Amino acid sequence: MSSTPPSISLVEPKQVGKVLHLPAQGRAIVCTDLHGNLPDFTAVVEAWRAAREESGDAVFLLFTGDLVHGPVYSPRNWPEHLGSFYRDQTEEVIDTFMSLKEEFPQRVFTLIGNHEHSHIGGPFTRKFHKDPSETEFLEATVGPEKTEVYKAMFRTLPIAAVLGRGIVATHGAPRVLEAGYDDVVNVEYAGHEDKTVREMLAVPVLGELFWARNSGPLAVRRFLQRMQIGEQRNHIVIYGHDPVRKGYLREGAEQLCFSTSFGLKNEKKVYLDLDLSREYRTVRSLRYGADILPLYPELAAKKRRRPSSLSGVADKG
Ligand SMILES: [Mn+2]
Repeated sequence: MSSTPPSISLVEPKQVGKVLHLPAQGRAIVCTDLHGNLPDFTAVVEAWRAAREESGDAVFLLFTGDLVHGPVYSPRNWPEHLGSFYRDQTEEVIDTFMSLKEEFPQRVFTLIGNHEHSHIGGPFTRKFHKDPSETEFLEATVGPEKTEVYKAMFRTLPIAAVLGRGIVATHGAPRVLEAGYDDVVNVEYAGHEDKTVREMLAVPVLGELFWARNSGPLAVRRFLQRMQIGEQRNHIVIYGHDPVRKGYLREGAEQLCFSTSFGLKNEKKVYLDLDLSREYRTVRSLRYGADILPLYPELAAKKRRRPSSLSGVADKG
């Protein structure tokens, strides 16, 4: 668990095994679970392009995983808890992501989520399709050749990112008992196909980073310490995985769970716009309207202008 700090370039991002490092310079647009939502994916990319217009080349785009797999309901049967209606366009999302990544290999990144992992060594996921699973459904939809292209890409993905001055990004809340930096760097994705989700939870690193809604402050602080390389202390962790109805939720001083797309009404969807040269010492220094931004500002503003009694009613259910 002891690790020799790798020398990290201050300017360019660097991936060390399964850990991505983004420099303490520039900006990062960070988004969570898309689950095949192409309009939201496009809105995120537009936000990133607008940030590039404003700040130049040192603007990074980071997804925290689960770009793939979406619901299959018609608008009529769409369940309320899934937020605003959309059509699963996983194939288009992945293809667009891959061409953007090809164009901007050192600016555009995604972590692996449990849904991507289901294609390269994790248990098949059955959130949207029971039998066959959505893992099999997507592979059948895109065919064997494209499946291999997707799998090869998924295998290259990092599972955690350390960015700016003390920010760690993961897919789910980190409930990491013992693993340190080297264990995360060297984690293998293959070999867990036959496990149940319950059994997965006991797998070091993979089970500890993919599935949790929140984690204890002590466990998080210790994990952040073990993920420290060099002089910069880690202060906060940001993640998605589980939808937060209001868009974001601070958990203690260290954790921010936020939702860019899946499971939310359009007016509640948010992404992060982080100043990588700034040291965010607690998640309270991430403010709505500054660092936490609505994905659809016009819709969010409309909602906020309503009288409080009305919006209170609208929020219930
Ligand atoms: Mn997930």
